[in-house]
Amino acid sequence: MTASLSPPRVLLLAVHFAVKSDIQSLTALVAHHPNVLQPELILRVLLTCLPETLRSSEYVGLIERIESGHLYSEPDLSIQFDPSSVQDITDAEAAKKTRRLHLLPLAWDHAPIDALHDPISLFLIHRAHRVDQEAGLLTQLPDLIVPFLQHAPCIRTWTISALLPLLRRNYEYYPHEPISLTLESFERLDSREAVALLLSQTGAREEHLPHVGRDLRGLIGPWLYNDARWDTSIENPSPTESGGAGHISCPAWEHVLEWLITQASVSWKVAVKAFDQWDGPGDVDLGGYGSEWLDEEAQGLLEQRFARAALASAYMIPQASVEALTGVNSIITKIMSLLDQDPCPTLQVASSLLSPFTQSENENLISARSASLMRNDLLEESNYLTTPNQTSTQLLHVLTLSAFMLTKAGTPCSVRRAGELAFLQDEREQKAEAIRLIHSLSAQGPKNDDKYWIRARNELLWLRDWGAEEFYGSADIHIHGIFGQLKKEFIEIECLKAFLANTRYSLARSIYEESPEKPLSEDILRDTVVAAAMEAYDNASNPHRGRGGLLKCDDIIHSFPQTLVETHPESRRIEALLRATHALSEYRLVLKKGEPFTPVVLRVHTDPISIIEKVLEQNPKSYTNIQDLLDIGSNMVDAGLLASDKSGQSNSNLKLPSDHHVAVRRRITAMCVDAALTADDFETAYSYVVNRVALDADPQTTDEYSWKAALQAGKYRRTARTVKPTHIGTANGNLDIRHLEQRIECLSTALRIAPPTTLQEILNGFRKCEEELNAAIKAEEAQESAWDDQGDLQAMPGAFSSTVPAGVVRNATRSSRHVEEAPMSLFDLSRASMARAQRNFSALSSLQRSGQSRADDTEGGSDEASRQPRARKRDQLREAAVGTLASGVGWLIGAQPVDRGQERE
Ligand SMILES: *[C@@H]1O[C@H](CO)[C@@H](O)[C@H](O)[C@H]1NC(C)=O
Ligand SMILES: *[C@@H]1O[C@H](CO)[C@@H](O)[C@H](O)[C@H]1NC(C)=O
Ligand SMILES: *[C@@H]1O[C@H](CO)[C@@H](O)[C@H](O)[C@H]1NC(C)=O
Ligand SMILES: CC(=O)N[C@H]1CO[C@H](CO)[C@@H](O)[C@@H]1O
Repeated sequence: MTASLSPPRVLLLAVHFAVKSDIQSLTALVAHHPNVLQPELILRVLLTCLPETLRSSEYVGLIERIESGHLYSEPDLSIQFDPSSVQDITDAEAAKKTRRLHLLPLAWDHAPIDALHDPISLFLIHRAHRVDQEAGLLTQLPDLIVPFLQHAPCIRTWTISALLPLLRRNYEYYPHEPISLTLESFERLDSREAVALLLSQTGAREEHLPHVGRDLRGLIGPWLYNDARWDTSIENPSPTESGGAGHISCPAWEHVLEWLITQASVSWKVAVKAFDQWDGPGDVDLGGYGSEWLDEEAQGLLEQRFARAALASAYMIPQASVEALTGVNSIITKIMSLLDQDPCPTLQVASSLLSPFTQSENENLISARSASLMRNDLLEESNYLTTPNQTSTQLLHVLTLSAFMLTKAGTPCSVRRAGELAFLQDEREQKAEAIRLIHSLSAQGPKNDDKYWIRARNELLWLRDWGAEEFYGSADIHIHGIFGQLKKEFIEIECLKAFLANTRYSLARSIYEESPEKPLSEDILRDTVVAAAMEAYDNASNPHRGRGGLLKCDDIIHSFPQTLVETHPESRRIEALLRATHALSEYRLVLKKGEPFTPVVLRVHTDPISIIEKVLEQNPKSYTNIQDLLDIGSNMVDAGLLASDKSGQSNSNLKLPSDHHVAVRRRITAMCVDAALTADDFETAYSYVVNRVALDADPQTTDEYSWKAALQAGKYRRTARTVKPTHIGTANGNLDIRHLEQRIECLSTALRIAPPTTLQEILNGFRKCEEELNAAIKAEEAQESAWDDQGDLQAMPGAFSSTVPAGVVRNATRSSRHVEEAPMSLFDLSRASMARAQRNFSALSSLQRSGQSRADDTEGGSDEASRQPRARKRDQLREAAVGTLASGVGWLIGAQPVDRGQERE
């Protein structure tokens, strides 16, 4: 019966079985009708009609039997099939139907050329496309294809380079983020797109990082297993054939390398993992579908390019973190092992070894061109920075190590930044970076660890010349390094400053003062130490010498006993500064609103002496500590704080400091006088005028403070608030008289030292005072005689006796007689001033008139008779000098030594 089937009916029956997925009947049909169902036809039927959802294992046996030809040569005719589906149609109808079957051709548009005459290969790949496209059953394909890997090279190539990567990518590696392309579209992608899609998830998340190498090995490795990835425009397109050296190239590989260096710039961890986990072109996982296929030359080419890309990636990594730089170094280590070089040490080890960079004789490395090559044309053959050899790996290592030292110390630096510092040799940039580094070392280091600082210095010096000076044993070599433009001295000075700022005094002394090398000259050492001391001073917040910045300043100047001996002017200057500052710490002192005094204010103040005025204002009774305040002023002078010291050159005029001392002493004394008057403490003011202003005054060198202070005291009028004298001694017990006498004394002092233009005013005051005194004396005499008239002190009115003790009255009475001459003698004693005034000042007529009579009394007498009052006065002076008068008429002693001397003659 079956033999009676016409070919169209056989074909229709085959289609029927195929549609029904009845492989057994179909196989039987082919066995019975081999002439009709030739291999190509049955494959087309299968391709067109067999449901794509059918599992591969159901029909792969049939394909194998077709491929092997056994289906035809050894047909199994024992198996029967059911022809009923074509029984009811005529042959004519069948023929008509077959014409409408539209069986698919085996070939398709982009079928591989070497498969065009191989129905099995065409069927397998075409069927695979359809299974994927119609049913999405990519995972069924290995079962279909793998049995035919040996069938033809194109099947193996296709399986490894197309099916395997997509299958792994979408079902094994990243099933949740598949490439949404059909297998056929994937095959047609250009290389760049294919690389991008295959690796789109590689390292995209932190948890993917351990699989970067796997992806490159398992996706890129197989994908490259295809001659189509190589450049076909050149003579020897196939890398598997030898010859054509230097002409072969692999554009697909270039895309992989571009992907790598892009990763380096956008997500460096992926790049580092890639080079860490993957050994490059030879390191592929073909899933057991094939074995190594590249010849040595082709592999060598890819490896060279791979090593170049690795170097390029290292330069591309922009991160300036210890982690990233460690990653860069691991890339370098990888390249070195690929190139069979001795491995470089880890950055940690390298930074303690500080080995010299011995390639530095290669001059052109240090150039602006190198700086540009770090950014551009990184993969070009002409780029010597990425040419994989000893020079480039060593250079990269030394740059990475430099960046690492900076970064570790807290000044983040990328490889490229280190490269710019080294290649461009811009002094300003280097200096700024070095200073940043040193500050950062200070800010974050273990301040008390000498070892840390020794190491920091060694690193700084190494960064300057990359160890060349030590290596060549001479400072005469061409210096490279990221601080190559900086003088060694500059770095030493900065180190010394850092040591001192971090209280490493004995370390600093041992290196800079005691060591035989003496890295710094004595002058520079001293200047630096002084500057550091001043910096510590200026930074201090507390003026107490035993605390903070001042203590530091003190310690610093004493740390270099050979360089800064105690007698050195700088030592003395700073010592005076510390003393002045410390003394101020004893007082309450606020200069600006609410801001307590800080030492630096003293140093930068345009008029530091005026600070003492603030002390007097803010500390009641402080004017009584006049000696302390004078010492502060004197120390300020010794500390060189006065404006004329600061602005002018150093004190070439040796007389100047002592002039300053006098001027400052006078000014502070005047301040104390003013402060005492403000506090209504006339007695103290008076005592300062007569014991200090008067003694210190020198009519030859007048100053603007002394005479004013004396004048102020002279103008002071007693009130109820005035502080009472603590003891009166033998002075005039009449407080009014005593006060007037004291004022006159002050005015007399003022007169002696005031500038001529002010004399009129002072003299007017003087005269008024004198008149008041005369009036007071007359009043007292009147009262005395009234009492005398009563003849009995006992009978004195009770009210009076209760306020003035009898002894005082008696003594007062005695003194008042002495005072009779006082106005005259006062006037007399101020003759010097008068004479000076007369010479300068014509408008003295009124005074001359009023003083004439008295002047005649005293001046007229060269004759014996007129000496009488003088003798009396001399006695009084003597008495005053030896007596208990502390303040009373004490001015006489000091005020007129000349007069006394004249009298003795
Ligand atoms: C490395 O390659 C560069 C560029 O080709 C070359 O200038 C340099 O001399 C090479 N270094 C070594 C050690 O071969
Ligand atoms: C300045 O003072 C601050 C805080 O008082 C301190 O941390 C810093 O180290 C000081 N700097 C120097 C140079 O002494
Ligand atoms: C005051 O007199 C002295 C000496 O007689 C003289 O040198 C000085 O110029 C005079 N000053 C004035 C302001 O007249
Ligand atoms: C209170 C007072 O000072 N009294 C003295 C008065 O003068 C005689 C002698 O001159 C002294 O002995 C008193 O002490």
